[in-house]
Amino acid sequence: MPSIFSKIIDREIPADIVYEDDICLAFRDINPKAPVHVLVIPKKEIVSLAELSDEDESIVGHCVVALSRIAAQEGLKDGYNMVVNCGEAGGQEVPHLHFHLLGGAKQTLV
Ligand code: DGP
Repeated sequence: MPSIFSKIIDREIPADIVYEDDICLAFRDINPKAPVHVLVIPKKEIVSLAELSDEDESIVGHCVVALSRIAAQEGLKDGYNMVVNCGEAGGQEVPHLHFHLLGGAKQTLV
């Protein structure tokens, strides 16, 4: 089911895009929780971690590797956090799988 992130992929609404390839798109979060807050999303419409199929394994791996490259590109040499919220109890607001990259301020999330 298309979400606001599908509209960003399709360029129907603007976003500050920092990386794109055939599999994923990365853009700055509209409501940043850290000095660097980027969302990495698969272009495939996957609702959440709970909706993954076996064929999504390589897509998820691709997104995580992209996130690592973007972290380096953003200069986060001292470290960063990757967060994925899943479902209502996990605080997920947008029903399109996304990986939060948070960096630039020391924080421990778990
Ligand atoms: P989550 O709670 O994990 O579903 O996080 C959703 C994030 O998406 C939240 O940090 C705000 C961000 N967000 C929501 N709508 C937009 C948008 O239209 N543009 C951008 N850049 N970020 C958005």
